[in-house]
Amino acid sequence: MTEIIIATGNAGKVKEFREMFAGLDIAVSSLADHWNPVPDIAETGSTFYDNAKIKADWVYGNTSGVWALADDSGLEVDALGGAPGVISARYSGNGATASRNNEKLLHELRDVPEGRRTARFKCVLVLRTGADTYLTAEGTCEGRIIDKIAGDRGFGYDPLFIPDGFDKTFAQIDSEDKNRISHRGVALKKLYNLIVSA
Ligand code: ITT
Repeated sequence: MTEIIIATGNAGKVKEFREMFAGLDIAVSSLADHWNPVPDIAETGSTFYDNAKIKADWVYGNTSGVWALADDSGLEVDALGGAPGVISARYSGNGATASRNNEKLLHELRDVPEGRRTARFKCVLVLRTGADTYLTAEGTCEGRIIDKIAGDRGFGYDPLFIPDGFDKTFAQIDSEDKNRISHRGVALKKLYNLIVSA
């Protein structure tokens, strides 16, 4: 059975990856299953790709070459020139939490009318499978930011994001629906196709 370590300390991502890998002949684990405390891998890159590669390389380099899958993702809001983007996890500064990030986002968008609150989640996946072998895939999910949080599922900015074609936030819809249309779900499907055709 293929073994993959997901190079993330984000429990929300781990849950989604476990759901999406369910039923495949792949043993999935994450940083918390191998390291205590969970390593805080410095994301010094300026793009989703660079940061995903840094995380995949860390796991690959700190194991006996186990397949390492990293996700770097974030929210791009048009009215904010694409912010928070690569700093989505740290948007509200030191000690950032999802609720503080959401509060900051609402504050920044306080004067932006409904029709101009378009946004998208992006995800870049990097899978390192060998010394010089990497597979990469990207996914995007378009939507808009509402003006107060709604729902308690998911993680991060989910309570503020309504994907196109829905009238509920990512924090209100079933995880099955989120995984089918999300940036992460789209990227993982592409990556899976690359793995089976490699
Ligand atoms: P790891 O680096 O350990 O994977 P992280 O949360 O720091 O965890 P990122 O650097 O990729 O991961 O930051 C992604 C942030 O973007 C995440 O913390 C959320 O704030 C936001 N985000 C990404 N995908 C999301 C999703 O599906 N729903 C809500 N917010 C999401």
